[in-house]
Formats: sequence, structure tokens, C-alpha cells
Amino acid sequence: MLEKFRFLTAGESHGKCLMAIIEGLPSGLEIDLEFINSELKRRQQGYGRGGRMRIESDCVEITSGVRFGKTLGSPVTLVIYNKDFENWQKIMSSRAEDETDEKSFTAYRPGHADYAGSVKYNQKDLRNILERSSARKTAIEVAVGSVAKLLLKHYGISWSSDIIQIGDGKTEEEFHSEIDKAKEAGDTLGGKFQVCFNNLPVGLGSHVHWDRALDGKIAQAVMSIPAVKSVSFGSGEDAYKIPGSQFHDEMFLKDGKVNRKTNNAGGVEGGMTNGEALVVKAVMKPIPTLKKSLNTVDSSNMTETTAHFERSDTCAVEACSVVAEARIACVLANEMMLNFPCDYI
Ligand code: EPS
Repeated sequence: MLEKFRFLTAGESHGKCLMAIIEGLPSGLEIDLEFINSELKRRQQGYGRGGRMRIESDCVEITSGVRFGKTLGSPVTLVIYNKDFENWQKIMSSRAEDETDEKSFTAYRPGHADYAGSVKYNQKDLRNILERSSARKTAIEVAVGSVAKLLLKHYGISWSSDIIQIGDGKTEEEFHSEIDKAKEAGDTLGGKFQVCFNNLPVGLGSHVHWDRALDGKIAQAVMSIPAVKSVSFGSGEDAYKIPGSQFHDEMFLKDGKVNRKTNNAGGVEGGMTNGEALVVKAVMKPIPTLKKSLNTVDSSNMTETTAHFERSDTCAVEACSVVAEARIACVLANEMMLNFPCDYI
């Protein structure tokens, strides 16, 4: 099926820049640059972020598709420059004559893409895998997602996200003390979060084919965020605990319209939005770049060693929830364009 709102991104963690091409936006959409940059700032924040976030102050440059603050209907190109590139120019050079093994590494980080990526792409220097597998690329995804959000906002759709749990902590104070403890131990922490979208029309997605089910599309979009290990809708993860008579959201009439007292379905039934809030929950595993290095194998001489560490975040769950919001916004923007096609607004 031809999707309507599509995008591609490019860029390495310590390369010159991250970039994206967005296709499928109608013309006339107001592009609020301040909003996009405030979303980028949200992604950089959250208790437990590491050194890189003190180097970067992500902001986007729009290089095509927008004139005088409004989309033209042509592809929109976004660029975020990596400030840290200044320190990596030689190491990340595209020129053959600059080749160096400075910053190369060969000890796989368990939990990261290093092992499978190096086998798949036949790379000896694991830097060649790290650079694109790094969660750094989620910065440009958040920029794309904020453009998608501007489209959704035009249709009166709103969103929010919340952290549910980090380690054993369920309140903000507890999150902070859990993160402090992990940091002191050279360890990392994952967590559980929730993203909601409100005021969606009934019928986004479809029951007619497996690849048109909205929950399937959203699950793919959220599951593929680095470090996400589970995605569920509404009370989905607890659905095995109660009988159908208690799980399903009974209907009643309010002002002649279908209404519900509960939203265990998380706003999706039969692969389609049902008019209730879309509630997506996800679990992020602890970041696998650990100061307290894990046991691993060195691929250069096949000996046992400890994993590579450069620097890392202790906890990036808050950032992950911002990325999830952005990814879901892209899926929903696509569904809106499929359901309500328009060349201009
Ligand atoms: C990140 C940028 C990365 C890491 C982090 C997230 O930058 P650097 O590698 O230069 O510190 O801080 O990514 C990871 C720890 C990881 O394992 O992918 C970012 O921009 O969010």
C-alpha cells in the first residue's frame, strides 16, 4: 500500500549532521520552527542524560519545501548539525586518505547492535556499526515527528506522555533517586512510559488487511526505537488477568453518540481508532553502553574481555517517550492523509 506521509533519515552520531526528507505534506501547513526546536529540547532533557547532551543544543535548519513559513507541497528537508563533529572531523572523514584506527573498537557491547551489525555488514571496526545504531539519530526523527504533530494539531489532535516507572520508582522523586543510585554504580536504568493522542477521528487504520491495522503500524514504529523491548495498548499487557466481561469497554449513549466508561482497548479496536484516547505503553530496556562494563568477546583476537565504554546516559526514558510521541505522530499523520487526502490546507 502506498503510504502518504513518508520520510527517510540519514546521518551518523558523530558525523557532520543528521538529515531527513519528508514527502507527502499538503501545501499551506504553517511550520513553526520554534515548536520543532522546543521538541528537540524536550528530547535532550530528562534526569539521567549524559555528557553528549551538554555538548549539543539541537536545532533544525529547513533546507527545502517551506517558503515564508508555509509548506509548498514539495519535499521538506530538515538538517540538524552535530556540534560534536568538530571533535570527530578526522575520525568521521569520508575521504580514504584520512583513514585512522583512532576511536576504533572491537569489544562488543552486549545489548547493542555491535555484534549482529558487524557480522551482517562485515565490519571489523565496531565504530562503523555504533555510528548509525546510536540513539543519536532519534534527534532528526523527533524533528520529523514535530512536523507531523503540526499537521495533527491543524486537525485538533493533541498528545501527551508520562513516565510510569523507572527501576522500582513510581514518583518523580523516586525516579531521581533510582537514577542517582544507578549512576553511582556505573549502571543504567530503563523504564516504562505511556503516550496518549486525543481527539482522533474514528476509523484510522483498517481491519481488512494485517498491514493496515493501526495498532500494528504503531507497534512497529515504537518497537523499533533503540532500546524499546515491549509495546502495548491500553490495559493490553494485563489483559490475560481478567475475563472478557471486565476487559471490554461497554458502550452507552451520551447526547445520541456512542460513549465508553473505560478504555482498556487503548483507543484501538479491530485495528482502527474507535474515538477514545489512543493510549500506547512501552518499556525501554536499560541503555547497553555501561560504565560498569559487561563481560564480552573481543572480535579482533576472539578472547574474552570487557565491553567498550565511551560515555553514555544513565537513563533516557523521558527522551524515549518524546521519540515515541514523534514516531506515533508520523504514523497518525500518514493515516490522516490516507483517510482525508488533500493537496493543500
Ligand atoms: C544520544 C547520543 C549519543 C549517546 C546516547 C544518545 O551520543 P554519544 O555516543 O556521543 O555520547 O549519548 O546514545 C547511546 C548511549 C546509545 O547507546 O545509543 C542522543 O543524541 O540521544
